[in-house]
Amino acid sequence: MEKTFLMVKPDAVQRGLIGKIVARFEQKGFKLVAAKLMTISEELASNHYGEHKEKPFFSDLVGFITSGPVFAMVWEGENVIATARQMMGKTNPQEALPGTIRGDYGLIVSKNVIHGSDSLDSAEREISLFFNEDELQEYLKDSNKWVY
Ligand code: 3AN
Repeated sequence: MEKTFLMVKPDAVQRGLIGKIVARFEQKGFKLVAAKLMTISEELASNHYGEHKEKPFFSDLVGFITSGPVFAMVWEGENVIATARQMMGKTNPQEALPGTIRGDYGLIVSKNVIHGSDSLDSAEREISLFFNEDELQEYLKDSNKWVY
């Protein structure tokens, strides 16, 4: 089953939005297989955002994501990568539709509440950057028979 890496960013942790964000993915029917509250090192941040190294906002991005705890998660389910991106809304919260996480909770692009992997390759890369294999739970979720 497909897995994705999602992360509640420091702005949303400070604003007390972890529970609300987790609830959306639970209610959708996805299965949480790993989660931890952690502070990201500069090294992990540079690695994670490696594709943005040349962008003008890179140092602000690394500064922001390392500024306080994040809530890192792995979620599993059918087409979870693309569906989670839809649920998050556009990168810029001003363009994100109401009903999406960024549309409902965000105002500016540099504090946009949540990160989610954008492809199968980045999901695999990001899951292994943030979690060891033995931190991922394999379990049957009874409600899944009513979801699929
Ligand atoms: P997404 O997080 O939706 O995949 P990316 O990968 O284009 O978006 O950008 C990664 C992160 O970089 C965004 N979540 C956002 O926090 C930040 N970012 C993107 N564009 C800008 C920008 N123009 N100014 C400041 N920060 C930006």
